[in-house]
Amino acid sequence: MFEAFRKRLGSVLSSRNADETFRKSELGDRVLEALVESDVSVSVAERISEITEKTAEKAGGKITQSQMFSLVKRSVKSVFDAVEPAVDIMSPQKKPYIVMFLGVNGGGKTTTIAKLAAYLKRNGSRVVISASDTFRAGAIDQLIHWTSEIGIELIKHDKGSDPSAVAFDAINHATARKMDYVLIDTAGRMQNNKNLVEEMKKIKRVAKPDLTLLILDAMIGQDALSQGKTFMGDIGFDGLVITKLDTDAKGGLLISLCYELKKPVYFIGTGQKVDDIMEFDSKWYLDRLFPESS
Ligand SMILES: Nc1nc2c(ncn2[C@@H]2O[C@H](COP(=O)(O)OP(=O)(O)OP(=O)(O)O)[C@@H](O)[C@H]2O)c(=O)[nH]1
Ligand SMILES: [Mg+2]
Repeated sequence: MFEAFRKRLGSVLSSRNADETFRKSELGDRVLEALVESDVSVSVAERISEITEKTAEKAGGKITQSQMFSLVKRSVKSVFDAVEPAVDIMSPQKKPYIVMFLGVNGGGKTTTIAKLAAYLKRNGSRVVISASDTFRAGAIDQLIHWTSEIGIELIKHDKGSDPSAVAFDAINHATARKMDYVLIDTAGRMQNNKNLVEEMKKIKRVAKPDLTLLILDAMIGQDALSQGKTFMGDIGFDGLVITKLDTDAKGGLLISLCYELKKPVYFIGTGQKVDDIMEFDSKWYLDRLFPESS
């Protein structure tokens, strides 16, 4: 994962011997170029290159290539540090802890819910999934398949029924059995589908989720940012899940998303199998992007 980011940054920043130095004026431009090529939006890349330049100035003029990598790493870290901290979803303060998932169709909601349910189960929790995507043919079948494979409960109604009523039933089911989590799947929505927006709002009102997560597909690059902004305005969410990072997605996208949306990333999807999910840790991510820097 993230090889493309490392390669791009490496090729732009290390086009000379490691012990040669960069002039300050050249530094910002090179960082900017490397980041923009790695799916970091221009405004964020500009901000990071500015911070890098300023830090370099304080360090006194010329810096080496390895110092440069460390500087960029620190600047990127400051982006993650500025985001509101994630709540610890693994030790919820309430039972059942209700998590609702949003996102456009095909982004990976249903798959992520199955992966997360399996992950929570492995950690000893009792989970029920609410099949609140009653809109798409096959959505309920997809969950029947996953939940029987993982061995967890699914609350479902017929296709076309009220998604909020399914969520309501799932929450009652979990409450009566003192279960730990309710994970609510929802229908994928095109950016401009008003009915689905109203439907999501209704589910939110009825289910009162403790946490709402937006699923964004890393393969779509910068479009993920505009999706994030649209969902923020229309429905609102508390955090992100970035899927498909195992593809040739450029990886720098996470930096833009955190910077622009000011929301933490909770999980990342790293494949199509049930185990391909990780809790997101910015330190792990930074160490991957900048493996040789302190
Ligand atoms: N490579 C890869 N594929 C993924 C990942 N997460 C999901 N997918 C695939 O993306 C496709 C769509 O996933 P779904 O979970 O059905 O997406 P959805 O958001 O529920 O879609 P709708 O129900 O249509 O709204 C499936 O083929 C998944 O296997 C991931 O992390 N990596
Ligand atoms: Mg789905």
